[in-house]
Amino acid sequence: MEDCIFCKIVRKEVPAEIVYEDEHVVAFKDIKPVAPVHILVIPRKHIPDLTAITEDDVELMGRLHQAVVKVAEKMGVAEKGFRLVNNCKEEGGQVIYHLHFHLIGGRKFKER
Ligand code: IU
Repeated sequence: MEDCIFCKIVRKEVPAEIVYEDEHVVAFKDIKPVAPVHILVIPRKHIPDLTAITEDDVELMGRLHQAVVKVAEKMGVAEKGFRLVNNCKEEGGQVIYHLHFHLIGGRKFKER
C-alpha cells in the first residue's frame, strides 16, 4: 500500500529500529514503548486488520507467530514471558491499519 506507514517501514522508506526480519515478517521497536520491551511484529504483506485475513494467510499467520517467539528470544523475554496484543479496529483501539502484534515484556503485567 502506497501510503501505509508500516508498508513504508517494510520498504525502508521511513526509519524504524528493526530488530528482526525475514521473508514474511518485519519486527521493530514501538516509538512509544509501554514496557522495557515493546516490539511491533508485522507481516510484509499489507493486511489492514485481523478480520481481513483470508485462507491464503493461514501459513503467514503461523510464520508470524514463529517470528514472535524468535523476537521474544532475541529480546530476552521468552523465558520469563511476555504479552502479545492485537488491537482490532476502532473499538479495539487500532490506530495503524496494517496488521501488527504488540510484543510487550520486561515487566510484570496484571492478570487482567
Ligand atoms: P495500534 O495497535 O494501531 O493502536 O498501535 C499502533 C502503534 O504503532 C502505537 O503503539 C505507536 O506507538 C506505534 N508506531 C510506531 O511504532 N512507529 C510509527 O511510526 C507509528 C506508530 I505512526
